[in-house]
Amino acid sequence: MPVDFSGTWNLVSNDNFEGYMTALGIDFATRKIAKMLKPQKVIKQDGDLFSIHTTSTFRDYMLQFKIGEEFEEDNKGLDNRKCKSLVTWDNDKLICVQAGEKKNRGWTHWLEGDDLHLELRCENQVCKQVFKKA
Ligand code: ECB
Repeated sequence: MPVDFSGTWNLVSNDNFEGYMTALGIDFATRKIAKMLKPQKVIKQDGDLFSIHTTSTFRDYMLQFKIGEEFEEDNKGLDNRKCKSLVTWDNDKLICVQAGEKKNRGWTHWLEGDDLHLELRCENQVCKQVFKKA
């Protein structure tokens, strides 16, 4: 029985988001705005089906996927690069590999106590985000 990520989560820390955005080629002005944001995630988990809605005052991003099924991701409103994404379980961690132009791109979600953790990876940069239940 896998863990349940469902719920509404508020960002409380965001380590090296700047490095991650720079690796994605996000321009200076956009990075300055994006760094100030405190995004919220609404996650719905129904068996193998997930939706992760990341919202903020600046931009929103919606992702839907099925575990083990590769899909085309457009990263619209983020870096807008398309990639082939695949999400799988590694024990209680949710791992996404985003294959495309950028090397080593992907993310990992896991729960620690009452907190939701997210590691965002691109090239040699790692951003670490922590969310608390709203
Ligand atoms: C959508 C809120 C953040 C908007 C930032 C706006 C501009 C910066 C452009 C690109 C930066 C790259 C990523 C932004 C960080 C978070 C958005 C979602 C990251 C993600 O892949 O989350 C996964 C795992 O929860 C689900 O899509």
